[in-house]
Amino acid sequence: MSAALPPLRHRSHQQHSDAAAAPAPRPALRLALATAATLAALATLTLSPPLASASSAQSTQDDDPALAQCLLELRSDLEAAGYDADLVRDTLAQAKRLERIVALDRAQPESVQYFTDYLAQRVTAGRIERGRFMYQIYEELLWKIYSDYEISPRYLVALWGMETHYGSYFGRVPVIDALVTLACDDRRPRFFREQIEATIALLERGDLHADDLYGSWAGAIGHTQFMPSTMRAHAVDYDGSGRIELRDSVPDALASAANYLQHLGWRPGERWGREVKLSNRFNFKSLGLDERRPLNEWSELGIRRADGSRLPESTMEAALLLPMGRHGPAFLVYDNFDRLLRWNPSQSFALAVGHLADRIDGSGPLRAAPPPEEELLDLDELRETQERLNALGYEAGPVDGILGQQTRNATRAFQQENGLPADAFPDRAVLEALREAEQQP
Ligand SMILES: [Ca+2]
Repeated sequence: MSAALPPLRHRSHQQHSDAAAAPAPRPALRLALATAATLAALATLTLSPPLASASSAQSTQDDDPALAQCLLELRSDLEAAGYDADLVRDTLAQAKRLERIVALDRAQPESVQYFTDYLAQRVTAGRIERGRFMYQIYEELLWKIYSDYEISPRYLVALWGMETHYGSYFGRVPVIDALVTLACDDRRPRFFREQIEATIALLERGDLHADDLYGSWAGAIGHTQFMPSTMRAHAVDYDGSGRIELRDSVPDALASAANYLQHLGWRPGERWGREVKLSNRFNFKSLGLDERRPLNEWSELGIRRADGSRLPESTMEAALLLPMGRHGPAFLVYDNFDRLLRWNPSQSFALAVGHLADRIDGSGPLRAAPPPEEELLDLDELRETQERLNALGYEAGPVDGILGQQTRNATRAFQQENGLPADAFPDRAVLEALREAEQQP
């Protein structure tokens, strides 16, 4: 891979504007750098051979009456809904419950997942460089997709990179086993029953073959990790083969991603958001996805671009996110950020996709450094913070060491009532104030 590839800014700078702009004209299609040999090499990269997870504990219908009963119900529901009875029976005949998947679904964190660590692990130099390379390889395809769906190439490439490192791994879990395990578990049975129904529908339609049924532990398939219901509703056959191939066809996978984003309401010509900087006079009165204001108001409140210059004059609405509190990176996010959250509801994921898209496009790293290590709480300390917030009536939710929205909201309420900067981030100052609060009579 060449480190000397030019940045992509010259091709897509139009889409950097904060305000909605007219869609960028489709550049003349150029011959991509791809040679047949490179494409063949890439194709081999995308093949992850299916492996049965023989090493992990599993139950079959023969030794698990609850599973047998659940499968019986599934079969009869699907047959009642009009699906081919033979197909349903054959597809579910060998289904197993994989204990590893139940464990993964219930996994508790071993350490606090801080955003800056998450970002550093996912938006790596290798992923940025390979994203630029893939952009060049697939430039013609990406701009053809842009002309059909108005999704900027860099977002498709970034999602592709985040989901499967550009098709390097698709997951090797048998999809039917994964879906049956989760559909016959008590956490989200309805959602996963829908996924089984969608899988049967796709098999019946011929868009999935039995050979395709390997994916992530949650049953997601192909280059952009579509769940079967998303594939059923939004995937497209873009290479004209007559079949939707999310594992074997990059055009199908990327156009399907674009079609899905368009369905989610992606706003062409707008960014996802941007890194910003808070001035010293910023008072934290507005924060979080629910508190949207026009850019002009954010300017008045003391928000600047990350380089310190003024935000663009615009009435475009944005929300302020401080994933690591006031000492870490700050972001203003726009409507398209919400579209990314509908792809995957994790704010860290959506910020990473946006940042990776910018980096692939030639932008530099975040300007803000993470907060000093000594300010950050470890897992036990975060649990203690949650426990103490709950004890004082702030409703931080389960004491699980997960830094979710409920914990942030509770932290913010405590900060506001105790004269601390209300950045909704539980740091050492918050924990110490909580400990003091309890000592008071
Ligand atoms: Ca196809």
